[in-house]
Amino acid sequence: MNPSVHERIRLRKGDITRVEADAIVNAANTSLLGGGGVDGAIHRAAGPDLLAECRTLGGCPTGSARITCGYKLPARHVIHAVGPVYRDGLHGEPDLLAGCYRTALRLAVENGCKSVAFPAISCGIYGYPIRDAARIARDEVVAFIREHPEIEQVIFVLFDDRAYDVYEEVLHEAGLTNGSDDHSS
Ligand code: AR6
Repeated sequence: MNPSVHERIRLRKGDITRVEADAIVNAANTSLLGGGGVDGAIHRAAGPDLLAECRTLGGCPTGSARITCGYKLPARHVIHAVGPVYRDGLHGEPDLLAGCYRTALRLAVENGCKSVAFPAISCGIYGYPIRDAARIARDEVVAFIREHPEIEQVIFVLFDDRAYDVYEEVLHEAGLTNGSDDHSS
Protein backbone atom coordinates (compact mmCIF):
# COMPACT_ATOMS: atom_id res chain seq x y z
CA MET A 1 0.00 0.00 0.00
CA ASN A 2 1.21 3.52 -0.69
CA PRO A 3 2.35 5.50 2.34
CA SER A 4 -0.38 7.86 3.45
CA VAL A 5 -0.22 11.54 2.72
CA HIS A 6 0.84 12.51 6.22
CA GLU A 7 3.78 10.10 6.14
CA ARG A 8 5.05 11.82 3.00
CA ILE A 9 5.13 15.35 4.42
CA ARG A 10 8.00 16.39 6.68
CA LEU A 11 8.96 19.54 8.51
CA ARG A 12 12.55 20.50 8.96
CA LYS A 13 14.27 23.51 10.47
CA GLY A 14 17.36 25.01 8.86
CA ASP A 15 19.03 25.85 5.59
CA ILE A 16 17.44 24.41 2.45
CA THR A 17 20.77 24.49 0.59
CA ARG A 18 21.90 21.59 2.81
CA VAL A 19 18.92 19.38 2.07
CA GLU A 20 19.55 16.22 0.07
CA ALA A 21 16.31 16.08 -1.87
CA ASP A 22 15.93 15.31 -5.57
CA ALA A 23 14.81 18.94 -5.95
CA ILE A 24 14.86 21.99 -3.73
CA VAL A 25 12.56 24.87 -4.52
CA ASN A 26 13.88 28.42 -4.70
CA ALA A 27 11.83 31.53 -3.84
CA ALA A 28 12.93 33.43 -6.93
CA ASN A 29 11.83 36.60 -8.74
CA THR A 30 10.60 36.98 -12.31
CA SER A 31 14.09 37.64 -13.67
CA LEU A 32 15.41 34.30 -12.29
CA LEU A 33 18.75 36.06 -12.01
CA GLY A 34 19.20 35.79 -8.25
CA GLY A 35 18.51 38.04 -5.29
CA GLY A 36 18.59 37.98 -1.50
CA GLY A 37 17.07 35.58 1.03
CA VAL A 38 16.90 31.93 0.10
CA ASP A 39 17.56 32.81 -3.57
CA GLY A 40 20.93 34.33 -2.67
CA ALA A 41 21.80 31.35 -0.46
CA ILE A 42 20.93 28.85 -3.22
CA HIS A 43 22.99 30.68 -5.86
CA ARG A 44 25.98 30.97 -3.49
CA ALA A 45 25.85 27.28 -2.64
CA ALA A 46 25.22 26.08 -6.21
CA GLY A 47 27.99 28.18 -7.77
CA PRO A 48 28.03 30.33 -10.91
CA ASP A 49 26.86 27.60 -13.29
CA LEU A 50 23.38 27.96 -11.80
CA LEU A 51 23.16 31.62 -12.79
CA ALA A 52 24.49 30.75 -16.26
CA GLU A 53 21.66 28.24 -16.75
CA CYS A 54 19.09 30.67 -15.32
CA ARG A 55 20.18 33.27 -17.89
CA THR A 56 19.08 30.91 -20.66
CA LEU A 57 15.51 30.65 -19.31
CA GLY A 58 14.29 34.16 -20.09
CA GLY A 59 12.57 34.70 -16.75
CA CYS A 60 9.37 33.27 -15.31
CA PRO A 61 5.96 34.80 -14.57
CA THR A 62 4.70 35.18 -11.03
CA GLY A 63 2.83 32.08 -9.89
CA SER A 64 4.86 29.72 -12.04
CA ALA A 65 8.22 27.93 -11.88
CA ARG A 66 11.20 26.71 -13.92
CA ILE A 67 13.65 23.88 -13.29
CA THR A 68 17.44 23.76 -13.53
CA CYS A 69 20.26 21.51 -12.40
CA GLY A 70 21.52 21.80 -8.83
CA TYR A 71 25.24 22.04 -9.66
CA LYS A 72 27.22 22.10 -6.38
CA LEU A 73 24.13 21.63 -4.23
CA PRO A 74 23.38 18.22 -2.74
CA ALA A 75 20.02 18.48 -4.54
CA ARG A 76 19.93 17.25 -8.15
CA HIS A 77 17.59 20.02 -9.30
CA VAL A 78 16.52 23.51 -8.32
CA ILE A 79 12.93 24.48 -9.07
CA HIS A 80 12.73 28.27 -9.20
CA ALA A 81 9.24 29.36 -8.15
CA VAL A 82 8.17 32.99 -8.35
CA GLY A 83 5.83 33.86 -5.50
CA PRO A 84 3.67 36.99 -5.39
CA VAL A 85 4.59 40.15 -3.55
CA TYR A 86 1.94 40.38 -0.82
CA ARG A 87 -0.23 43.50 -0.86
CA ASP A 88 -3.46 42.74 1.01
CA GLY A 89 -4.44 39.26 -0.14
CA LEU A 90 -7.07 40.68 -2.49
CA HIS A 91 -4.88 40.99 -5.57
CA GLY A 92 -4.69 37.34 -6.57
CA GLU A 93 -1.90 36.52 -4.13
CA PRO A 94 -3.44 33.22 -2.88
CA ASP A 95 -3.93 31.84 -6.40
CA LEU A 96 -0.48 32.94 -7.46
CA LEU A 97 1.13 31.32 -4.43
CA ALA A 98 -0.87 28.13 -4.99
CA GLY A 99 0.33 28.16 -8.61
CA CYS A 100 3.94 28.12 -7.42
CA TYR A 101 3.39 24.94 -5.43
CA ARG A 102 1.40 23.21 -8.17
CA THR A 103 3.86 24.09 -10.93
CA ALA A 104 6.87 23.15 -8.82
CA LEU A 105 5.37 19.73 -8.06
CA ARG A 106 4.40 19.18 -11.68
CA LEU A 107 7.98 19.96 -12.77
CA ALA A 108 9.27 17.60 -10.09
CA VAL A 109 7.14 14.75 -11.45
CA GLU A 110 8.08 15.51 -15.06
CA ASN A 111 11.75 15.34 -14.09
CA GLY A 112 11.56 12.15 -12.06
CA CYS A 113 12.05 13.80 -8.66
CA LYS A 114 10.69 11.75 -5.78
CA SER A 115 11.61 14.13 -2.98
CA VAL A 116 11.05 17.89 -3.04
CA ALA A 117 11.97 20.50 -0.42
CA PHE A 118 10.13 23.81 -0.21
CA PRO A 119 11.01 27.00 1.65
CA ALA A 120 8.23 29.34 2.78
CA ILE A 121 7.80 30.97 -0.64
CA SER A 122 6.90 34.70 -0.47
CA CYS A 123 7.16 34.79 3.35
CA GLY A 124 10.37 36.82 3.56
CA ILE A 125 11.09 39.86 1.41
CA TYR A 126 7.71 39.45 -0.36
CA GLY A 127 5.82 39.82 2.93
CA TYR A 128 3.19 37.05 2.73
CA PRO A 129 1.68 36.34 6.18
CA ILE A 130 3.25 33.04 7.13
CA ARG A 131 0.14 31.30 8.48
CA ASP A 132 -1.91 32.06 5.36
CA ALA A 133 0.97 30.98 3.14
CA ALA A 134 1.52 27.78 5.13
CA ARG A 135 -2.14 26.80 4.71
CA ILE A 136 -1.89 27.30 0.95
CA ALA A 137 1.35 25.31 0.82
CA ARG A 138 -0.21 22.50 2.88
CA ASP A 139 -3.41 22.32 0.85
CA GLU A 140 -1.67 22.36 -2.53
CA VAL A 141 0.89 19.75 -1.50
CA VAL A 142 -1.74 17.45 0.02
CA ALA A 143 -3.99 17.70 -3.04
CA PHE A 144 -1.10 17.06 -5.42
CA ILE A 145 0.58 14.15 -3.68
CA ARG A 146 -2.77 12.40 -3.21
CA GLU A 147 -2.95 12.21 -7.00
CA HIS A 148 0.78 11.59 -7.52
CA PRO A 149 2.17 8.67 -5.52
CA GLU A 150 5.45 9.08 -7.41
CA ILE A 151 6.21 12.01 -5.07
CA GLU A 152 7.46 10.09 -2.05
CA GLN A 153 8.44 12.99 0.18
CA VAL A 154 7.79 16.70 0.50
CA ILE A 155 9.90 18.54 3.06
CA PHE A 156 8.95 22.00 4.25
CA VAL A 157 12.21 23.62 5.32
CA LEU A 158 11.75 26.53 7.70
CA PHE A 159 14.57 28.87 8.47
CA ASP A 160 13.53 30.07 11.91
CA ASP A 161 11.67 28.86 14.98
CA ARG A 162 8.57 30.94 14.40
CA ALA A 163 8.06 29.74 10.85
CA TYR A 164 8.62 26.16 11.98
CA ASP A 165 6.09 26.50 14.80
CA VAL A 166 3.47 28.01 12.49
CA TYR A 167 3.90 25.22 9.93
CA GLU A 168 3.65 22.63 12.70
CA GLU A 169 0.35 24.16 13.85
CA VAL A 170 -0.97 24.40 10.31
CA LEU A 171 -0.18 20.74 9.62
CA HIS A 172 -1.67 19.80 12.97
CA GLU A 173 -4.97 21.58 12.24
CA ALA A 174 -5.35 19.35 9.17
CA GLY A 175 -4.51 16.18 11.11
CA LEU A 176 -1.04 15.93 9.54
CA THR A 177 0.94 15.57 12.75
CA ASN A 178 3.28 12.65 12.17
CA GLY A 179 5.57 14.41 9.78
CA SER A 180 7.45 16.66 12.20
CA ASP A 181 11.17 16.14 12.04
CA ASP A 182 12.97 18.74 14.10
CA HIS A 183 16.48 17.87 12.97
CA SER A 184 18.33 21.08 12.28
CA SER A 185 20.33 20.95 9.10
N1 AR6 B 1 16.82 28.06 3.75
C1 AR6 B 1 15.49 28.00 3.98
N2 AR6 B 1 14.71 29.09 4.11
C2 AR6 B 1 15.31 30.29 3.98
C3 AR6 B 1 16.70 30.44 3.74
C4 AR6 B 1 17.47 29.25 3.61
N3 AR6 B 1 18.78 29.28 3.36
N4 AR6 B 1 16.98 31.78 3.68
C5 AR6 B 1 15.82 32.43 3.90
N5 AR6 B 1 14.83 31.54 4.09
P1 AR6 B 1 12.76 35.13 0.88
P2 AR6 B 1 10.43 35.73 -0.82
C6 AR6 B 1 13.40 31.77 4.37
O1 AR6 B 1 12.90 36.56 1.28
O2 AR6 B 1 9.70 36.33 0.32
C7 AR6 B 1 14.78 37.34 -3.23
O3 AR6 B 1 15.54 38.50 -3.36
C8 AR6 B 1 12.98 33.13 4.87
O4 AR6 B 1 13.15 33.19 6.28
O5 AR6 B 1 13.99 34.36 0.54
O6 AR6 B 1 9.71 34.78 -1.72
C9 AR6 B 1 14.26 36.82 -4.54
O7 AR6 B 1 15.17 37.04 -5.60
C10 AR6 B 1 11.52 33.16 4.48
O8 AR6 B 1 10.70 32.48 5.44
O9 AR6 B 1 11.77 34.95 -0.40
C11 AR6 B 1 13.00 37.64 -4.71
O10 AR6 B 1 13.29 38.92 -5.26
C12 AR6 B 1 11.48 32.35 3.19
O11 AR6 B 1 12.73 31.67 3.12
C13 AR6 B 1 12.49 37.78 -3.30
O12 AR6 B 1 13.63 37.64 -2.47
C14 AR6 B 1 11.30 33.18 1.92
O13 AR6 B 1 11.99 34.39 2.06
C15 AR6 B 1 11.53 36.68 -2.96
O14 AR6 B 1 10.97 36.93 -1.69
